[in-house]
Amino acid sequence: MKKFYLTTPIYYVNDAPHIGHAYATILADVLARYHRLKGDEVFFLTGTDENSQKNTEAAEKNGYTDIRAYLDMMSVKWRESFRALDITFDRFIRTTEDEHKSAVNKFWSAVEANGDIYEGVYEGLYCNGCEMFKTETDLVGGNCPLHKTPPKHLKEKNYFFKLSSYREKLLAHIDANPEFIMPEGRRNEVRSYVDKFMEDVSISRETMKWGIPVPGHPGSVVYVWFDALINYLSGVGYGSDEKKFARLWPADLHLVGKDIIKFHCALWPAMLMSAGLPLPTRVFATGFFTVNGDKMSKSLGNVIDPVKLAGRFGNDALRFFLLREIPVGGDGDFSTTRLAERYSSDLANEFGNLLHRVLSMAEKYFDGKVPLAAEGSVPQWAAYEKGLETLDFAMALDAIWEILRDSNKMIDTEKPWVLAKSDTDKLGKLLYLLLERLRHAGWMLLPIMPASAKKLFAQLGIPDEDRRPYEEAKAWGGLIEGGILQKGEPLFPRLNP
Ligand code: ME8
Repeated sequence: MKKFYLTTPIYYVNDAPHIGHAYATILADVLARYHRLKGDEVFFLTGTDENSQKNTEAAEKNGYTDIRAYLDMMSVKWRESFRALDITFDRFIRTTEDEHKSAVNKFWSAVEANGDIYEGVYEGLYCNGCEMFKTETDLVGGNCPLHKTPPKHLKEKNYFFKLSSYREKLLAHIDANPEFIMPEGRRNEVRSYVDKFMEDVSISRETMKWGIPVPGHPGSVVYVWFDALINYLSGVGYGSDEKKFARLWPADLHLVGKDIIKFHCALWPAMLMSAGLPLPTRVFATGFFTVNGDKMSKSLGNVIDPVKLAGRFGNDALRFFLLREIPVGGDGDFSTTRLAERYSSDLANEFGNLLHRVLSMAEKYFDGKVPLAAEGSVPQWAAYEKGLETLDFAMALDAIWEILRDSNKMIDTEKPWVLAKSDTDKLGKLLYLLLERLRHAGWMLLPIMPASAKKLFAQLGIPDEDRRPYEEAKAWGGLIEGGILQKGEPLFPRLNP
């Protein structure tokens, strides 16, 4: 059995999840479900990044004197939000867990033993929002361009990681493994950073009180990024369950936003090289999106709560829309009006209506039963699979919608209501073809819109269809002649205004 270990970023808990966080997590969920369908041993890790100054500041701002209590409350909120969004994570990690702390200890010691940690003084600028050191050239008008706030001046004794001594090895790895960093534009960005700008990095904080103590030097805590990246190891048993770790590591895919690509494609692989561990196979950077053309921000009041949105349109419609509308890897724009439009055009009309029309005809002409089996094929499988293997979600959706649109067209041109009077044999074959194509579309939709795909199967009279082995399901002829169809409620009912 092939294993597939994939991760999302772990999220800061200084606020509730918004649609951007849901986006990264939903993409990962689609892939996790797809690989499970194919029979792979999937491990899907997500969670919360809790040892950040942003979190402790948020705790204080919200009147918490007990930071731990704030983190507990927020972490539950994130986990429950992901559950509400139907995210099938296998583990929700928290960086305040003991298991993670001991993994960080083990990792730090391995890097130290390799001679890659030294003591020095850091003096410079630091942006709390990014949890990152800044140089003057990074700033716009004296502010961090992302957070629009001035960085703080810091001077403290820190431990440094010899990142720059991994420059050549990193470049060689990036060049030899074109799929390590995707999409390609990001690879070039990281390559040039590693080549020209990458310096040693401070990996401890003397002034911060919340965090994982540096092993052997309890006056300092581990820099939050050094700590957070290790979640990808501790999440699968590094330092606690070596058997599990050996089975699952290295990760097959880290899905991350484009804002954190350098941490994942420069610092992280160098850390792993230093600790003597294999590198993840692939890091894929997704783009950022705006909301109706604006950056999402609290001050603009346009932060979108994904759970509320899913409550209105349904999880499946939200998942579909994010995959359909935002070019993966590129930047995009989110608009609830567009979501409502796509709901009516692509989902209610092209998909829901097709099912309804086909089942109504089967009811009328064949007593609600699957007619005589007929020959056919679904050539769209190849494009669908290629789309999901390469994270080209638009390609996968195009393949599915080609089946649906072509079926709608077929009804219009073949005119079953005319055939009903002239050629019932041809009519039966046509209906079989349409029903069987819907079954295939349902399979392709299972990872993307799981609840709708299950409803579709139930209406086709095969409620346990998703238990069937994937390769068998892909073959033509899964619907059996005489099977009892169960026309039900519309898959995508009219939206309340
Ligand atoms: O960076 N559009 O956590 P974070 C699309 N804790 N995606 C967005 C988005 C937007 N407008 N806003 C956020 C951190 N994201 C660290 C990660 S990993 C070891 C540590 C997504 O809470 C995007 O995927 O700031 C981004 O990388 C992630 O949320 C960052 O979440």
